[in-house]
Amino acid sequence: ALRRLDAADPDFPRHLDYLLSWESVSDEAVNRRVLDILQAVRERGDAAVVEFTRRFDNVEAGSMAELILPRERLELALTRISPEQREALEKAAGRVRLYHERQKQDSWTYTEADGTVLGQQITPLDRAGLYVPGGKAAYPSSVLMNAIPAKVAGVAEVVMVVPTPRGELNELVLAAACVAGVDRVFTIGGAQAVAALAYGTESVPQVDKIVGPGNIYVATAKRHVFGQVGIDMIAGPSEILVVCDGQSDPDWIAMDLFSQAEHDEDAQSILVSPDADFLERVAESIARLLPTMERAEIIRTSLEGRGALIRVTDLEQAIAVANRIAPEHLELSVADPQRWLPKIRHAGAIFMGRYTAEALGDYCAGPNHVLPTSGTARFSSPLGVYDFQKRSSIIFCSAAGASELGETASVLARGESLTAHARSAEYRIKA
Ligand code: HSO
Ligand code: ZN
Repeated sequence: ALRRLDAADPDFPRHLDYLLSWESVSDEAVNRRVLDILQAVRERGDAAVVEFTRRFDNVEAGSMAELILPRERLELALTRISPEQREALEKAAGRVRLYHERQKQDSWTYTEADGTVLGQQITPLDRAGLYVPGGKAAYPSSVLMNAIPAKVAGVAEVVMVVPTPRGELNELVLAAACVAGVDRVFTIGGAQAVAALAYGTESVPQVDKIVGPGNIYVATAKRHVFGQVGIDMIAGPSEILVVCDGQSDPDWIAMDLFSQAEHDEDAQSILVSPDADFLERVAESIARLLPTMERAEIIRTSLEGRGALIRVTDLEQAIAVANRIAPEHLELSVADPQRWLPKIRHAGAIFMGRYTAEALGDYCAGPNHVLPTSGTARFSSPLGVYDFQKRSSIIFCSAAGASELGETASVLARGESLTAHARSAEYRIKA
């Protein structure tokens, strides 16, 4: 049965903490195996990647050359999917591109009275690596969401890796890669693919940052290569929090909860409402609709394990609960979402009003679907163009500026007993 909580219950904060607790298992055995794989790829390059690919993915390749898909293969994939799918991919990609264009950071400078110029120069990463999982979590939409911001940022080369267990290619994933402008694809996966991207091999180019979701081996490998390369956040299970005033169609809300629950057994779907009758009507919808779902068992496990219906006294309190949870996705299924928006402090993405299903944002509204999970929306943001750009500081001192700043620098440098610093500054002080 679905868990019911009441915010008026004195034990509510404790129940909520328990509900939200989730820790990625950090497994010592996995850790050791990953370290071995990283080391092997670092030392033996392509040969090691080919061996691991044979062992873990059952793909017999004579050499790395057989694990490379040229751009033409991606174009072929685009002709193999249905025209309807192609049109949907292209429409989604166009909207995601348009949205992300707005995120580009621009360089800036300002000039002081004595001619000193200060500023910030924005440059893209040279090369990004995109990890795409194989199997049941191979989402073409995630290819778009990861590759498009990189391309919009101006990343010259986006390299994708995707495991193909038993050699089976996912045409929709390849078509998405084509539409998103991915430059090269290697059909490798797991920790060995992360290692290849991080260290480079004879065939796989070394990248500057690795993004994209993966299983525990991939996540562990990403943690280890961080520092050598940049990585994106390590995502936890999907979450949705729906705040509803009780006036929405309960079937719609039930299905919105299902939409995240179907991602995996650990996903979290929570509904908060001040209307106790409405919560029960949604519970009825859930019971009626669940057996009709293709992924009924995953949804049931997720809802029973980590889901909840939370009764609050009013929408004000609902928003307080939302801020406490800092959900990945927040649906404001209420009459006047604009009124509540300024009160939302922590959420990865906010879906405004009764018509805005989270699923629309997952695929094609435009914003990114790679979002902070497990409460990390308190301090982090959606994946975006800014994750593929970096900033360099610009300093130009005029002679007058150098003289004046030299006085200040000299005092501070002598305070740190760094004489070379002090004299370097002092040389430039006008007599
Ligand atoms: N909701 C997922 C993204 C996704 N949904 C991909 C469908 N496909 C991120 O939490
Ligand atoms: Zn989703």
